[in-house]
Parts: sequence; C-alpha cells; structure tokens
Amino acid sequence: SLDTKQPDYDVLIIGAGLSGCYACYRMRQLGVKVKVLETGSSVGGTWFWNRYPGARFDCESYTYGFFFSQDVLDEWKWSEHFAPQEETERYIRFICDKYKLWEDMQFNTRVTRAHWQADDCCWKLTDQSGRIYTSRFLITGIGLLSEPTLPNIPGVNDFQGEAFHTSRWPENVVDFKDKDVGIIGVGATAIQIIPEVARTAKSLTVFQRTPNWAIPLHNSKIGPDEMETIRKGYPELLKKIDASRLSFMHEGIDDSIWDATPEEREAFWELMYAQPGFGFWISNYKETLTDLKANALVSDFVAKKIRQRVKDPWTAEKLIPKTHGFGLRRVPMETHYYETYNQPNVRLVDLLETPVDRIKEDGLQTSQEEFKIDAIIYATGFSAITGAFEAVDFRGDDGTRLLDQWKEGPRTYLGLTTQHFPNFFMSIGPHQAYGNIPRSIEYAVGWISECIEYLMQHHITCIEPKEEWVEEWTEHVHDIGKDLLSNTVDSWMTGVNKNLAGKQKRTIARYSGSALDFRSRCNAVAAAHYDTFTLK
Ligand code: NA7
Repeated sequence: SLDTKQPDYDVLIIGAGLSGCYACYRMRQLGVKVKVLETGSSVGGTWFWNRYPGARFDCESYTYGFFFSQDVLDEWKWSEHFAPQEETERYIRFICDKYKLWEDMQFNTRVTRAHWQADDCCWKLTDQSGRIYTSRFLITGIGLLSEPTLPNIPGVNDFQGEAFHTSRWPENVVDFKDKDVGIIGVGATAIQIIPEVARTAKSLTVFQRTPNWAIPLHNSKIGPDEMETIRKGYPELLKKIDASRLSFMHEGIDDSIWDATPEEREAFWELMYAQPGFGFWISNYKETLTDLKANALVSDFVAKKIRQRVKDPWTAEKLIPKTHGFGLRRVPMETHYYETYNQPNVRLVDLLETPVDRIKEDGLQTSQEEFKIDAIIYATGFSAITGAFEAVDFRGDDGTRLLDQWKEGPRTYLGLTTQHFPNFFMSIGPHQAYGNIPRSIEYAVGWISECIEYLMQHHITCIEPKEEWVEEWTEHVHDIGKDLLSNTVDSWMTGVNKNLAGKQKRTIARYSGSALDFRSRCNAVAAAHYDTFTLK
C-alpha cells in the first residue's frame, strides 16, 4: 500500500483501553478511516488485564466513567460506589456495543514497531506476525501502568507451582483453598488482593519490602434510588470535578494545619478517615503534602490507626512506613487490609530485615527461613509511565528512536506530542496531568481529535512540535514538580522500578500542576492554531 502513497488508514490507534475506545469513537465522529490495534483479546486495557480478585476502582465509579455521552450517562447504572473490575470491563464493552466500535478494532495484535516514513508522510506499523499497517496519524493509548515487571529475585523461573502476576491474571477463577500462598509486594494492587486471597487460602505469607500508608475505601452498594440521584447530579458533579486540581470529586482545602488545635486536628482526621474514597488524602490540611512537619503529624495519625487495627504489635510496627510520609506515594485504598493480619492463616515477612535469597522449585528462601509455597502472586508493579513506550520500537524522522530521545527522562510537548515524531499523539503519555485518569483521557483525546480535525480541514498532512517548545514544556514540568514532597520519594510516579537496571534514578515524569492549568495551556495552543508546531 505504500506504493500508492495513500496510507491504509487516516488514523491508527494502539490500545483498546479507555483511551483507544474513546479515540476510536472520536475518529468515527470525524468520519476518518480508523483502526485500533490491541494486544489483548478484547477491550478494557487496565480493566481487561487486571482481573485479580479484589480489583476495583479506588475512585468513585460515577466520576471514573466517561462523560462524553449523555446517552451513556442516562443508561448506565453503577452498582457500587467503587466498582469492581468485572463491572468496569462490562461498562467498557457496553460503550463499544453502543457505538459499534468493535468494527474498527483488531485484537490479539501486538504492535512491535512503529516507524515514521518521511517520504510518504505516514506511520508504518508492524505487528508480532509481521503484518504491516500504515496511517497518516498515530494515537497511542498504551497506558501508564501496562507493562508488568517481575521481581529481580534469582530463581523466578525455577518455581514449579502456580505463579501469577496480578496484571496478567487468568480469566478462570483461581482456587486457593488448601494452598499455601505467597505474595510479593504491598502496593495498591497487593492491598486489594491480600484480603481476598486470605479469605480462602490455607496460608498466606506476605513478603513486604517497603510498607505503604493505606486508608479505608469504605465501599458500598448503590441502590436504584441512589443511582437516580447520582444521575440527576451529573452536571453538578462534572463541574466540581472540572474545577478540582486532580479531577476527583474530592477537592483540596485551604485550611492550615497550624490554625487547628491538636484536638481539632484529631477530630477532623477521625471524620475524614471514616469517609469513603480519597478524601483523607486530597481534602486534608493544605500543608500535609508540602511541609514535612505537617506530613509527620498526619502520618502519626494513620500510624495510630494501624496500631489500633493490627493486634500483633510486631506486625503493626512493620506495616508502618518509615521511609516516606503519608500521601507521598500513591495511597492504596483498603477494605479490611489491616485486620487481615489478625487472621491466623496470614503472616507478614519483612524483606528488609530478612532479605529474600532466591525463589526455588517449591517456595522461597529468605536469609532466615525457607517457605514452602504452592502458589506465588507477584503484585510487583509495572515499568510505569514510559514502560509501554519502551516496549514498542518507535522511530521518528531520520530514524530517531523514542528510547534514545528519552534516555534522560521523557521530553514532550504538552505530554501529547514529542519532537522528531510527526503526526504522533499520546493519550496519557508522560508529562500529563494524571489524577483521575479517565478525565485526563477524555481531555487528551478531545484535544488530539480537534487537532486532527483542524489539520484535515486545512489540508495539513504533517504536524510536529517545534524543538524550543518541547524544551520549554519539559522545563516547565520539571519546575512545577521540583518542590513536591512526592517527587522526593521512590515510587512508580517518580519512574523508579528497582527491578529494572535503567530505572533506578528518579525522574519527573508526570505533570504535577493542576488539571486546570494543564488544560488551559493546551487550550491556548489550539486557540493559537498550533503555531508552536511546524505544520506542512
Ligand atoms: P506498585 O505500587 O509499584 O507496587 C509494587 C510492589 O511490589 C511494591 O510493594 C514493591 O516494593 C514490591 N516489589 C517490587 N519488586 C520487588 C522485589 N524484587 N522484592 C520485593 N518486593 C518487590 O504496583 P501496584 O500494582 O501495586 O500498583 C500500581 C498502580 O496501579 C497503583 O499505584 C494504582 O495507581 C494502580 P517497593 O515499594 O519497591 O519496595
């Protein structure tokens, strides 16, 4: 097809998660020829892959869903305040059914290469079986947390029992009854799955390296009347979300911790700890995430809660983080997580005190003890933010590799585009406002769609950000991120993954300003007819 100079498609989209589905919808609205290529056997992205027991939203269902379609808002009923994976997967399929998006999607297709063809001004993609696809524009919807990583513990391949990465969970139900189960990791994922596995497993051993500060989710069912009320409130809710810094329904507050007496603080925290969702994290005193002294006070409060909830004092102390304060990493939301350690079949092992030596055929060996294990669960996280971009051989003009260009950390313009990569758009790439991810996706995909529409209307076949603007944006992202305490801590948000040789150093890989500022900057670029780009 390259001989004809006309690419196969106007737009190719990689990934059929929330980004890919919505981008597909928008491209259909534009009336362009579009195709979505997806590795998995169906839609859903995060909600397709992460089907482990206990997987659910940590953010209110009705704020996490899409807002682009009034019909979807009118028709869809959420059954829980924090919907489980199965329901979210069903929701995404419902949208694909409703808008017949399936017709433009191809599954079981892993894009391995995407090379810009300067002569023909198009993208040439290759899949795992060598098939080629060409398009004028390319949109990546490949996710922030989609490339799972196994621990770099010797012997991972020697294990003969059942082994699972939480993000590659099988579709069939896994039965842990009568089994000795081990889990590695205590991140947001592990904290969801641990109470579920502990319910049935003969024994569950949790191998913890760095503890995290988790707070209660307080999930509950949504009855028909309540759903009706939620539905009526959608316009107001959207306004509130749009005005909030991280696009959650929880807003930051202006109250200073130093204006409150210790008693007032305690009462406020008790109240917030009892509320569902991210409120305790986001709607806390304004200094809690910026001032170490304030952060220590709120951390003490959560530590006290952990001590109250975990009966064994040794275990309670081990579950309290020492290396970082509350809220500086992604706060895991829990349902009876701490009480799970009071069950006789559950035991915590501290890998900082007794490091793991190796994984063996039938278990795990630490410096002190041998653990016989029938099933291992790796809740060990992802090569985050840039990992999905590293998994594809992306090359721009003159063969520039994306990997090389991002060696010292990502360089983008608006988190949506990058230099030397013409006609290349990222939905949820590095340097974007994350927060409530679907809100960011709706915005990013909307911006990209409007841009493509503009280009087509003006017969522009090639768009690429000017280098000085990539420079400016990347600097801006670093500037606004540098004073945040969360950027001084190792976590996936700062690009650290101790299992990967190339990811030991912190980088500022996310936009840490407010979603409002992010949108207003991007809107200004569109309003100026993309004059910070080279248009041909
Ligand atoms: P995370 O948050 O990256 O957590 C991974 C966990 O696995 C974390 O506790 C790690 O400990 C642990 N880990 C990783 N490698 C090892 C080795 N080699 N040995 C021991 N422990 C290890 O991933 P999640 O899937 O929980 O959550 C990802 C995001 O998805 C989450 O933030 C939500 O936004 C949704 P460490 O902290 O590195 O010591």
